[in-house]
Amino acid sequence: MLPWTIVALLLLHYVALSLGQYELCKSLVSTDDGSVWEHYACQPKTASMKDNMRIKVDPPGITCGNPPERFCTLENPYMCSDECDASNPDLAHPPQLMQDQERTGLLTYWQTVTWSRYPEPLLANISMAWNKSLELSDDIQITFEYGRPTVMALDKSTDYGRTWQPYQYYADDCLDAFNLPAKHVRDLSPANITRVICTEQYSRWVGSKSEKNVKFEVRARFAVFAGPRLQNMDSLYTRMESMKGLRDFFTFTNLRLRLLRPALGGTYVQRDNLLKYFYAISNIEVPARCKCNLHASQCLLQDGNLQCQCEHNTTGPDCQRCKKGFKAKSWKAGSYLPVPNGSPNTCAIAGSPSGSNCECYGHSNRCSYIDYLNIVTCVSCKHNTRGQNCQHCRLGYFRNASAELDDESVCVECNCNQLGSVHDRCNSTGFCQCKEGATGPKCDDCFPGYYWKQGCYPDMCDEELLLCQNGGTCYQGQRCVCPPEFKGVLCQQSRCEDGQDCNAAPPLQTPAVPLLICSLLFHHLLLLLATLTSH
Ligand SMILES: *[C@@H]1O[C@H](CO)[C@@H](O)[C@H](O)[C@H]1NC(C)=O
Ligand SMILES: *[C@@H]1O[C@H](CO)[C@@H](O)[C@H](O)[C@H]1NC(C)=O
Ligand SMILES: *[C@@H]1O[C@H](CO)[C@@H](O)[C@H](O)[C@H]1NC(C)=O
Ligand SMILES: *[C@@H]1O[C@H](CO)[C@@H](O)[C@H](O)[C@H]1NC(C)=O
Ligand SMILES: *[C@@H]1O[C@H](CO)[C@@H](O)[C@H](O)[C@H]1NC(C)=O
Ligand SMILES: *[C@@H]1O[C@H](CO)[C@@H](O)[C@H](O)[C@H]1NC(C)=O
Ligand SMILES: [Ca+2]
Repeated sequence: MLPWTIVALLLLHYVALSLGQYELCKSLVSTDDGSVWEHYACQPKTASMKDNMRIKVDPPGITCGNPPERFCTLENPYMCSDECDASNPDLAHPPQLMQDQERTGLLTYWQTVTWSRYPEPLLANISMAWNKSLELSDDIQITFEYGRPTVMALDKSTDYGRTWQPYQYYADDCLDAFNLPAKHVRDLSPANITRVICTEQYSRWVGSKSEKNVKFEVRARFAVFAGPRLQNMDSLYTRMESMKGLRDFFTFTNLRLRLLRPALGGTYVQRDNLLKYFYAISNIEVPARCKCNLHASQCLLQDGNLQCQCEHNTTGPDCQRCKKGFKAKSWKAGSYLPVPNGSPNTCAIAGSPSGSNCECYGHSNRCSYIDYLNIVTCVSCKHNTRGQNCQHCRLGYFRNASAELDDESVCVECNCNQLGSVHDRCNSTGFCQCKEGATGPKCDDCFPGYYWKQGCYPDMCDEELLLCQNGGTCYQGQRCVCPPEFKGVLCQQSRCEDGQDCNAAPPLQTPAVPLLICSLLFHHLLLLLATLTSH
């Protein structure tokens, strides 16, 4: 192949990835009525997100050089003359060297302490945070100096680090390390492209200089839909819209590398020279774009955080809401379809023609004209709202006074206790209407003098008025525990009065059946009393 064809191919490749589609949010077009704005789905350009990532390494003290330490390399295990010293800028290897630009041409890298505490595992976490939802647009690439780890995991978070999911596992032996079969991304079919796999491709020893990179393959996954040279991006964008979970798979706010076992040089751990085992990373490349829900073509750093420059009258860090006063319809992400310009799904001004002058506070997309009433009303109000303008809360919900009417969570469930309250509705401050004896905002407490047993029932006995007699004791306000020779709700009745032979029948020898009948009777009495007093 002639050199220029290679150049042309490379260019084509570059063009396909970077150019063209969805770059403009709007353009001025001329019509018979003069110039008007046309709006399109749009997304920001891909950027190297390593510049604004906040990087943190764990555990504390994992970075080498404090105290200064000597180390060797796997290729040169008996020349242990290299030194890491945190107090000397020339010999220090702090975490920020994973994201610097290396403009001087000098290789700079973060390095850990050596594995001197073997067999205790040498573990390190690298957490990367952006405080912004991003979408991967090309391979994540981590460059290791002195060999790639033999066991490692990549995790991601989509909620700013609150919860984490595995993204990909890496090991020289996947079954052994993670109990997973080894896979290649090329083994994946369109149906299982979002599967979390373990790969052995980046963990086997090949010499520390010949292959330094560990990748999370994004390009190869795109290629499943867009073709090997990503020549058919339309097909990828169409899938992004139609395939559940596909876009989310490439979305993240945080990444975490868990380094679980360092490079071993293709052999077992040699205990006599542990100074050659450590991790060193010179670069982490994260090519991605801001997730702006196809409502922005720019994403700028503001007050240290990336922020979509929202169009289409949307707002929020990810353009995930309609602006105030533009909530005639509920918010929708822009769509890649129909290609090539997509649909902007703009937020409509309240009272604009598209809303037919019917404000639904963002709880409904549809209005309908009711002929015989001559009104326009919102249809199928969501978020537990109801009413002509979705301005009321459904029964069983109450309005959160501190939330705006167009807030998705403006209606809060009453949550009345079914047993303690009269019905499931509540007043405007969330108080339920309680049955007798019950109290509390949700009617799940009892007033003093009542006890809870699937509802509130008046106490059978207490310390003041309803005293258990003849030495009986009051059990949780519910019943008197009587001495053997007495019975009755308040132990007021002697067993002898029934003409029994009191002396001859101590309670322990009382046959079981009369006792059972007795307790059943007692139970009925209780119930009777309860129903009598609760009306
Ligand atoms: C790395 O993060 C994981 C998950 O939070 C945690 O379980 C583990 O202890 C961390 N390891 C280190 C060395 O901090
Ligand atoms: C994260 O971004 C939000 C705005 O999107 C900002 O309010 C918040 O202060 C940021 N947090 C940090 C730690 O920078
Ligand atoms: C994905 O699906 C293909 C074909 O359906 C199958 O051969 C492959 O093993 C699957 N990969 C995984 C990781 O499940
Ligand atoms: C957003 O609202 C402004 C002000 O009403 C309007 O000029 C602009 O055209 C709107 N943009 C879109 C995309 O609807
Ligand atoms: C009411 O709305 C405010 C503001 O959105 C929120 O902070 C609060 O938690 C909500 N209260 C309830 C009970 O949901
Ligand atoms: C709701 O009910 C509670 C308890 O009965 C009462 O204190 C409160 O004032 C009521 N709120 C309104 C707005 O009526
Ligand atoms: Ca570097």
